[in-house]
Amino acid sequence: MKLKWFGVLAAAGALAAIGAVPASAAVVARYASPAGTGTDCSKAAPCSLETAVESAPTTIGLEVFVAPGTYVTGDTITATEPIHVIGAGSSRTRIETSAPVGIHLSNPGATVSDLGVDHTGTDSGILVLGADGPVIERVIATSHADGSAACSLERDATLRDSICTHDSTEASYSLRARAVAGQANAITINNVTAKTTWGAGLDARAAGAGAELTVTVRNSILRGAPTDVYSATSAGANASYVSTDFSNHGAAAIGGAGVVSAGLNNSGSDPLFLGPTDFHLTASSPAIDSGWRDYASALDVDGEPRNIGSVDMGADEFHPVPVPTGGPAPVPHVVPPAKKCGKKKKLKKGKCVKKKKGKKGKKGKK
Ligand SMILES: [Ca+2]
Ligand SMILES: [Ca+2]
Repeated sequence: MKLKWFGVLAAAGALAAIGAVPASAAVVARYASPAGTGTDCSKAAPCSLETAVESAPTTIGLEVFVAPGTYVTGDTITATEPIHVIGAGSSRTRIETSAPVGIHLSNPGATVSDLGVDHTGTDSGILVLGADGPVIERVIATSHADGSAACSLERDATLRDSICTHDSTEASYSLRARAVAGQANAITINNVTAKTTWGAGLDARAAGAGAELTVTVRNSILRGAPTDVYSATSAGANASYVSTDFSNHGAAAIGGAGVVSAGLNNSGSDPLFLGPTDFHLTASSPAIDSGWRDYASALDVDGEPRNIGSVDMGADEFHPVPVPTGGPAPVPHVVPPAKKCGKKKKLKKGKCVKKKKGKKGKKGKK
């Protein structure tokens, strides 16, 4: 379980205060900021995102904290080590990338969480390729270029509590799952919202001799045009098997020996997103409380708790009153205590006024 930003900072501070960390202690975390430079990558002297990730030592579970802000880059950020790249929130740490691939996870222990990727490059906003096992969670990935993918899973991978979306009107992909010749890839999709304006929300394909692809989709919303789910085999592939349950999608299409197995707990109703580019849920969305808890994690794409009624489908857990994920805490509404007047006065329109002396026996006369 990963510590949250401020938990880590507090823990590090506490240890430093009691002198528990000797000067020669191993590096326990690395830090990146939008204006970061150099190679120290410490909390006091953060470095660039690329340096923080790509120069990380091989330390299993090493955490790379990516401060809030906008990171503009034309270089692919590649995690070749078993590190955890942790942003400050999917709407607070934003990577604007024109590289062919925005973020590439190629180590079995690599994870990325709590950040946004806005991608104008030609291939993938975020890509798993080169090793089985990476995890992507609480990420919003948006891709724009014709033919590219927002999220591309090309080995065993887990994608959860994330939004993958593409807004091109030409062949493109919000969520692409692949297996090539000789590979058997198992991909887990939980509480994901995948939405594209062209093609299928989920596009799953196995191609090449012996290729096998299994994509297990739970608590997710898959939306495309005109197809929501596509599963296909070609060129000697064994199987492309997509199963969906407790999920929201409509039309499925298959190619070759592709299979789409849709569960009884699915819904085909319009998920009623907040807007054309905002895939949070509106109050009347049928996705609210329609997921299943066993497939859900503790937090949604906004870092908000999942336990609001039953679990929702998709990346967003709908909260009637949004839980603030940044900025100042809301001022609680305090009801002032009732005003009290003395024995000889009474409260009238918020003011204490003298009681009028009633005539004795007045009540009884009428
Ligand atoms: Ca709910
Ligand atoms: Ca939410």
